Amino acid sequence: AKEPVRVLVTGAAGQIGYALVPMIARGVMLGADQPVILHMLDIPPAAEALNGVKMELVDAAFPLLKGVVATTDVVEACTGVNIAVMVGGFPRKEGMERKDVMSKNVSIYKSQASALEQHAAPNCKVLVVANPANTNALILKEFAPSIPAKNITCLTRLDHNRALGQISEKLNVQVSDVKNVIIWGNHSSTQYPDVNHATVKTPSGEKPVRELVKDDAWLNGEFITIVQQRGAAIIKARKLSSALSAASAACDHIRDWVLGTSEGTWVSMGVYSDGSYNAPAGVIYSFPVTCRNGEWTIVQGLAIDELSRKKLDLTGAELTEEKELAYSCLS
Ligand code: NAX
Repeated sequence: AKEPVRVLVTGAAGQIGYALVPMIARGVMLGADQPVILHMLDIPPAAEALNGVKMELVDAAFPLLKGVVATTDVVEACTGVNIAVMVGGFPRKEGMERKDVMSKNVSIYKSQASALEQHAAPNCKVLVVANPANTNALILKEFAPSIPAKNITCLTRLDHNRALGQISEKLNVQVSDVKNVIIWGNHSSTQYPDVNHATVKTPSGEKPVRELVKDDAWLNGEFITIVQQRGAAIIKARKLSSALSAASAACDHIRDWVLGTSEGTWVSMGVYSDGSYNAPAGVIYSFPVTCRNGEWTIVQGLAIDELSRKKLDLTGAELTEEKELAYSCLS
């Protein structure tokens, strides 16, 4: 039998946490043959609710779940973890300045970075979900210098999956037959969902999405806006932000990272930019990646047309600006 993998979920008493922990305990994230030990962290005001989640995990009698640590102590939460999914953060409240929200999250991610660096298992893989996801991940990276930069990522897989979903709805095809969309840049409304290399599996082979949709105006306009604004549309409908889709995307992200992407398929991940595609280097930027042996690689050599170039630059500029704002909160 396999040794259990320790998975940390921060903000585990929140709504994404509530959707995510049962998925992990059922093997959705790491496979149906992989035992897990869940580490759940939240803050003291949520301690009772967190304990309630732990009670439900016990009640669910998940065969793969070999243990649960539910705590408000960051060190206890981080000790020995192999995977860390960072969902906890400070939400933007009505009337709050952007800088104040950034400042709260910078201090959270700075201290959690140190705890992970000192107490997590070697080679721990980190996924930041909490917003501003790219910049929180960057802060985590900066304050955990002994964790390799390639181990620190942020979630843009939800945006990626939303793009797949929209193409599947538009063409009335199975979502599993659509692949290779790309989310470039920031997990924010400046993200660029790009279908220029996306394909659909048809009875007569793989066909480019553009050829099948036959509506460039929609693909270059409404489609992009729908994906960029989908989070707001969910809030409007549910009066709560996306939770089950975010949890599912977090599982997809880690599963593909650990177990690999399938041949000929790439996914989107926010990773530490090396300046590929002339994106700014030194920020966490979402790129198309393939994964193998537990490591991601940015897909190289894709053609970037003029419209795309502008959109890659715009979202990159926003990330550079967020980075500066985050650094200004440190001093
Ligand atoms: P909730 O407010 O329901 O849950 C957040 C939880 O984090 C709360 O239980 C809170 O007590 C806890 N928390 C706060 N500070 C903490 C700290 N210092 N340490 C540990 N826990 C802490 O929010 P939820 O809807 O679950 O969303 C969580 C985060 O995901 C938010 O930042 C949200 O903006 C972000 N999202 C990111 C997405 C992405 O694709 N990257 C999509 C979904 C989501 O909007």
